[in-house]
This record gives sequence, C-alpha cells and structure tokens, in this order.
Amino acid sequence: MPGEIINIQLGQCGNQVGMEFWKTLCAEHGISPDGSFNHEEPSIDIKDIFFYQADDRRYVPRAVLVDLEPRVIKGILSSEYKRFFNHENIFQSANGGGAGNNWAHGYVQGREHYETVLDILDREAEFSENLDGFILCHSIAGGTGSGMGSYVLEKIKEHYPKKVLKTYSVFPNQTEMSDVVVQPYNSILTLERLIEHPDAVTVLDNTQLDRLAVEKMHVDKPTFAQINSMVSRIMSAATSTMRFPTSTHTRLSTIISRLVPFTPMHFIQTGYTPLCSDQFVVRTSVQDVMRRLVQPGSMMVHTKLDKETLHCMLGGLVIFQGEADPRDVSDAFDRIQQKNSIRAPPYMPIPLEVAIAGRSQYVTTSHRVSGLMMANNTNICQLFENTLSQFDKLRKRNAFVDKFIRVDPSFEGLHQMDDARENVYDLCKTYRDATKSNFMNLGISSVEGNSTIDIV
Ligand SMILES: Nc1nc2c(ncn2[C@@H]2O[C@H](COP(=O)(O)OP(=O)(O)OP(=O)(O)O)[C@@H](O)[C@H]2O)c(=O)[nH]1
Ligand SMILES: [Mg+2]
Repeated sequence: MPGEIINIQLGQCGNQVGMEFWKTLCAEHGISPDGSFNHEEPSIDIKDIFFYQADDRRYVPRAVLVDLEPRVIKGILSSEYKRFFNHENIFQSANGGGAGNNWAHGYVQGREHYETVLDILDREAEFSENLDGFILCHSIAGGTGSGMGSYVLEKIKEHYPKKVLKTYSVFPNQTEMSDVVVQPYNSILTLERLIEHPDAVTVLDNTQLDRLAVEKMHVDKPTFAQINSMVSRIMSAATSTMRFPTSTHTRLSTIISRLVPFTPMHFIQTGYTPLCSDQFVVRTSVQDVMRRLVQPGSMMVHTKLDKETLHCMLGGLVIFQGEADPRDVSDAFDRIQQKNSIRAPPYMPIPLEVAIAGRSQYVTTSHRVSGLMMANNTNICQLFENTLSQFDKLRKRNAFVDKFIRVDPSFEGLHQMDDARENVYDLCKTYRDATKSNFMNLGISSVEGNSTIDIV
C-alpha cells in the first residue's frame, strides 16, 4: 500500500528545485496552480501521496518551504502558485539575512529554528494515514541548504527514526569559478551529514546537469529553470510507481531497500531519457531507452573512466513509462546482460530491477516511451574525491577557516572539519573496496532486511 510523502525544500536551490517538482506534479495530476481540480473524467492516478484535500476540495501539497532569506519564497508567493501552498508550512527567518554561503551560519540557525520546522512536520504527519517518509531538497554548497539542512536532517532522523528520509542533494558546478570561496568546506561538512542521517541521497551534480542541458536542450548557457526542469523529471519519474497504479515499488522504503544493499553507500545517481523537449522528438522504443540509460554519460553525475578501479553497480532500478510492453522490457534487460553493459560486483549478480509505471492522463507527450535509471554505482566516489581535493587545497593553507569559527564559538572549528574530511575519505575507500572480490569479508554491514537481492 502506498504511503504519504512530505517534501521539505530548503534554501534557494531547494525551493527552486522543489517548485519545479510541484509544477510537474500539478501537471501530471491535472491540478491547477491554485490547487483546484477541474476535470470530468475519472482519475486513474493516486494523488494522496503528495496531496491532501482542503475543506473546499482544493488539493494542498504536502510541502514545507524553509529559507533564511526571503527572496525565493517571496517569488513563489507572488506567482500563480500563491494560493497553492499551505502558508502555515512556510518558515522564513525573521532577520532575513540568509546564511551567507556559510555552513556554520546555517547550522547555528538550524539549531535555533529546528523546533518550528519539526512542529510543521508533526502537523503534516498528522494529516497522513500511513506516512512513508520525507524528501528534502537542498544544495550542499550554500549556507542554508547545507548548514541548516545538516541540522534539520539530524533532527528529522532522531524524531522519525522509522520513516524513510531521502534527499535530493545538488552538488556545485566544479568547472566554474565559484564566488563562494568556502564551497569545498560547506560541501564536505554537509556530505558528512549525508553519510550519517538519510537513508538515501540522490546526487545531482550541477557540472553534469549543465552539460546535459547544453546537449539535450540545445541551449548555450542553461538557466537554473532549465536545469531544474530536468531535475523535476527525475523526481517525478522516481515517484511514478507510487502515483500511477503498479503492483511493485509502491513505497519509497521498498525502492530504497532495493537500491541500497550496504550502508553507508546510499548515494544514488539518476539518468532520464528522452531529456529533449517535444520540439526535438527522437525515436523511443524500450530497447533505445534502455541502451541510452546504461551509458554513463546520461547520468546526472559527472564521472570519468577510472583506470585504477573497475567500478560496479551495487543496486539499480529502471522505471519505464509509456508504451512499454513487458516482453520488450524483458528482451532489453537480457540484451544488456549479454552485452555486459552493466558491471556487477564480483560477489553478486547484476543487482538491477525493472518496473513499468503508468503515465499521466493529463499530460500529452510525443515520446512513446521514457525511462529513468536509478543507480547505486561505486564510481560516485570520484565526485567525492574531487570535492576532497578542493577541500584539502584550502585546508592546507588554513584559508578562510576564521569565517567558520567567527560565526559560532561552539563550532569546534578545525576538528569538526577534519573529522568530516576523514568520514568522507572513509566513504570513498568503502566504495573502492566494494569493487573487490573480498569485499564481503571486510565486515561491511548490509542494510537490515535487505541481504538478498532480487533480479526481476
Ligand atoms: N540546480 C540548481 N542549483 C542551484 C539553484 N540555486 C542555487 N544553486 C546552486 O546552489 C549553490 C548555492 O546554494 P543556495 O541554494 O543558493 O544557498 P542557500 O541554501 O540559499 O544558502 P544561503 O543563501 O547561503 O543562505 C550553488 O552551487 C548554486 O549553483 C537551482 O535553482 N538549481
Ligand atoms: Mg539563499
């Protein structure tokens, strides 16, 4: 039985990505920007996962909007979606100054305000009958999404230990010169909390999102709106098996248990095809979609061929939507196995499952079939290693550390940073170990109740 999911959006990036997600959900469920539903024909979808109905029958999103500066939320509240959100679920800090791209500043304000956020979550949780869990959208490089996000994640897990906690975490563009000099500190400090608290993290890498937008959407300089529209497709497809009746993968908890066989390796990459708009229609068949999804370049994280390590998949799920015949799906799956397109770990068979989800009756598209890949691949450690090396460059010179210590006397400054660095380093090592045949003898813990892996 599906369960309800509450979406928390934090900081500029979290709120902008979250808003795109709600726009997509509204379109797919036939809901207008004011929450009304004006269709005669009976619906075949399940709206309750992300919405409940107010007394006037309008659909209200299970959304919580949090920011320490007002600009982005103000923008949302002056758009056509101004009546859509429950205004009691919006938290903006009274001083409105944000966290100034500083993790410590966001963390301290998280400590000050988390009870207000938890009160909102408790009220939302009461509106649901069978809460599945929480999704948190944020970036790891600013101050609010990263610092306050870290604190809030810790408290949500403490408060709701049995509920699923999943994040969509945006990593900064590593090819651009950033004006946020402390970005690597913010990223490593957040990454440590992402290892600790959530059950799964979908990693979205702005470097690769930018590249994909240029290639697939044929734009020279992608805007955040264009990038976020790709992210919202990922987010909506990832929940399609819950929102459009299917017999499998109807809960977030089930999906995560399939993708994450070993803790703490719970960092998921995603790829979606076709990403181009209906202006540039390509031929889509189950076979084409599967072929594209197994290409590393279609994933939303930038990785390179690694000469040192034969990286492998620890867990994967492909969701097809549209005209996907189960026999074609089965053939496509056989073919990628024959061609060894996906590398399995040396100690288990390819841990990939395939599901077919329904599609919205309210959105028309020229593409016959679309597909989403969610993959837990060991090559994600490359992204973390790049972040570590940027961190080390700053840390070696003690550059800008005073910015953190000044903000918060209780911030055990350098210790906390160095511990975070060690934990991220250990995670990278665990990922590399997971590619080796003796991995199972190294004493790694498998996720409870998930020691067997099904192949569909
Ligand atoms: N994909 C994507 N990335 C974004 C978006 N907005 C900001 N970013 C990225 O997020 C990082 C900055 O984080 P923000 O979300 O702006 O910061 P914040 O959480 O609001 O924190 P403060 O403003 O410092 O209080 C940079 O790496 C940006 O490139 C967005 O809408 N989409
Ligand atoms: Mg901000």
